[in-house]
Amino acid sequence: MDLFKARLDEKLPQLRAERTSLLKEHGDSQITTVAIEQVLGGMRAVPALLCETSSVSADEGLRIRNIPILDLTTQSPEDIFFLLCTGSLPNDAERAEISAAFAAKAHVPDSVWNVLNALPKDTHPMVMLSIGILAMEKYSAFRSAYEAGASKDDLWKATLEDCITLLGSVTTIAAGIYRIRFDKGEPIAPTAGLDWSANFANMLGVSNDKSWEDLVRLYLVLHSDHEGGNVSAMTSHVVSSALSDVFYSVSAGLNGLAGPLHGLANQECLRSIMDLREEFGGVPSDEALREYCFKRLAGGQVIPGYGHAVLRVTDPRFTAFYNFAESHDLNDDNVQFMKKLFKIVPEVLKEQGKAKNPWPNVDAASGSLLYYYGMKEFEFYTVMFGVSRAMGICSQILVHRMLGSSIVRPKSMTFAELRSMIK
Ligand code: CMX
Repeated sequence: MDLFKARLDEKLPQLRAERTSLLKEHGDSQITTVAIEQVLGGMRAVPALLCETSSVSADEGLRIRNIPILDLTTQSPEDIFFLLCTGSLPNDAERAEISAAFAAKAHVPDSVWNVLNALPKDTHPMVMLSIGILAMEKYSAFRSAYEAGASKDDLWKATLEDCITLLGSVTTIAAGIYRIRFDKGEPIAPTAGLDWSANFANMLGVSNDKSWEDLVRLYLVLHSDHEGGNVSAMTSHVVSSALSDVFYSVSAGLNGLAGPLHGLANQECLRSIMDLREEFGGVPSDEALREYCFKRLAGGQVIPGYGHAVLRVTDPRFTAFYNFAESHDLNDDNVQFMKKLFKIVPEVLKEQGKAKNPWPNVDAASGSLLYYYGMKEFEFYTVMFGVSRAMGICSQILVHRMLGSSIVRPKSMTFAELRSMIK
């Protein structure tokens, strides 16, 4: 990883200087006030975290290193990881190096398979992913470097090594989980010469269609990062700030991704599409679908795949999947449902008037596309999300280690303390 390290080394002085100068010149500048509703409302919009890798605006959505995600849909995930970490897309030599580095770590030790195979048959695939990643912790270069007394300034180098080990092996682990958990036969070994997403697509063993590989590549690009304040990224950041290595940190973040208000929404989306198919015996009329949505809301259930804590427009990642379905002429019942929900749900949510954002997020489309190619086990969908999100989490952790960021320790308040602070 000489080229990758050299590129990061080159960025390091400027990155650290930015932190030092902000602290020195503006350390006590007030940038915001916090309202009681933000304390009680999940710290919504409190600007309290640094994240250099990507940003999400209400009116546009995700930018990775200031490039709109819709301009990155033809890049490879390896390109995206390099971009997230360094701020620039790789040149050919750098691209070849990172691909080779991932491939060199694609073999997963027997100890990890033994743990995964020993789990009860009905274990959720996200539990398996989290455990699989934790079982790789014994190979952490960071932990060894720390125990050997490495300087804080140099810990990012071992962090980078761990990121490569984790990302190189996570596709093999995830594909193996799919095959073990859903009785698809023995895990398929990685193939030399295939890039990261082609290998992942192949190890899943879902389809031989070339466009399946294209979908997996797009999937890995689109879910990679979504700034630092979402549940998975923030959780990983908090854990990593205690100098826990990336295996502990990514595993922790993915446990948050497994929640239905976050990454599990893609599983829930497809589940509700399947329920709808059963209830209506096919694609229902607009009116019947409207009624169904209102019934769901009246029953206190959310409509998965719609709404967002930050976005106030259609998620560009949804648009990218929608465009993929159009350009590849994917047109089964689920895809038609996905399109029909897009037509109906925003109007329903607007009429109900509760959700601040009635538009679809990434999870509204992804499951229908995976299902189209034959991945019908929707409990696995959040694992696909998790493999991709591991890139963003790793890059965020790496940047924080380069900066030498502090341990996270906000102040919690009792109701009495909050009341006493109200002027
Ligand atoms: N269906 C029904 N009600 C919804 C809704 C939806 N899709 N989205 C928001 N609402 C409701 C909220 O539950 C909330 O109701 P209460 O006031 O009764 O608590 C109200 O509208 C206001 O919520 P909000 O400020 O618009 O949204 P939040 O920031 O609180 O929550 C999110 C954001 C994503 C959790 C929420 O929109 C939701 O539950 N969506 C469905 C689940 C989903 O798709 N999650 C995936 C998000 C993508 C990701 O993982 O990043």
